[in-house]
Amino acid sequence: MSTHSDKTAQIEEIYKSPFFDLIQRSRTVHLQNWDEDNVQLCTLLSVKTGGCSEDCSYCAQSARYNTGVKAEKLMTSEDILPVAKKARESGTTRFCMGAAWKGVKSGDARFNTMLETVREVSKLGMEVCVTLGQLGDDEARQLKEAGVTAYNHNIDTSPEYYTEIVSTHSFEDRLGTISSVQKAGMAVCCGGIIGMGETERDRLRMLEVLCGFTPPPESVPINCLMSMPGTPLEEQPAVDIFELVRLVATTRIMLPKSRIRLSAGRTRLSREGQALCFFAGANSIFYGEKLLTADNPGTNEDLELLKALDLNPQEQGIPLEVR
Ligand code: SAM
Ligand code: DTB
Ligand code: SF4
Repeated sequence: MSTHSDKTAQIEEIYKSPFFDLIQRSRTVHLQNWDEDNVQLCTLLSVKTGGCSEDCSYCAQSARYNTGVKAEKLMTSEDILPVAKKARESGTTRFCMGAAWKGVKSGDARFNTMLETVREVSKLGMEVCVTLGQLGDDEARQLKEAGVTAYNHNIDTSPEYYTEIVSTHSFEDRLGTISSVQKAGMAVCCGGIIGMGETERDRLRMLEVLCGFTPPPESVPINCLMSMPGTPLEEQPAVDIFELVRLVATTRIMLPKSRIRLSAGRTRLSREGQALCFFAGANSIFYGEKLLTADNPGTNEDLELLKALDLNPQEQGIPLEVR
């Protein structure tokens, strides 16, 4: 069995290998495990925006910072269903609903509203992902029963750097939620953000933690910080594209069967930069003009980019009766 430090050294060695050797190797791993031209499109919807009790320094939705994001009420299934149907029509295969709060508790009215929404949305035949913050075994089981296929809960950075970014909950809290999600049999979507002032080592430690999950995460969102005005990280400079490509490639080599989602921050990436990320192993994007509160590239722009690269959106599954 490999020790903790063996793993760190192994990841570091891969990450630091000559750039073209690295992406050639990750491309080979990618081709052994995935259709070379397949990219999953996922649509995000913020079902409860702003006013969050937590102090995550990157987040425009924390109530602690003056970001201009207004706190809104939780949307109901009636509000959400038309948006989900439109997303399906646009060719998306995964619908992800995000809520800005600390977490959910069995029996709460808002948790019941979310369960009802999931029951309805899951009838549309897309993968249903939710990101509702902290939860326990009971909440996870109920979400699974309602039809959630994947739960997004990011570790965001290394365990060591996490306390610099968030003080209102801990890295261990994040791991606890992920463990409940796994016990309930939902797929885990877990990744992080780069560009928050962390070191290269922090990025690789984050990857090391993801590699320790059993089973490995079904998908790994890699977000580049979108420096939101009013947050403590508003002045952070943009991530270097080659650092992003190296991280995507290293993730592909270490987690060959996880979908890698090129997530927040694509508005600042060139077409060529994104092409390198796809070559290195990214095979999913958020599709639609908006993420949760921040901008995302336009849908036409994304379709043109995929076409120019001879990549194809993942096809929708077998239609359900409700379609
Ligand atoms: N409240 C829930 C939670 O914290 O898990 C769900 C929503 S939260 C906004 C989901 C993820 O979005 C965060 O974990 C983070 O990875 C990402 N995110 C939020 N703001 C971001 C930003 N400004 N730039 C990049 N990624 C961001
Ligand atoms: C993830 O890793 N990235 C998405 C999704 N999971 C929920 C969210 C990105 C949010 C970007 C900032 C915003 O829209 O406010
Ligand atoms: Fe709240 Fe999630 Fe934003 Fe943290 S990342 S402030 S928990 S919405």
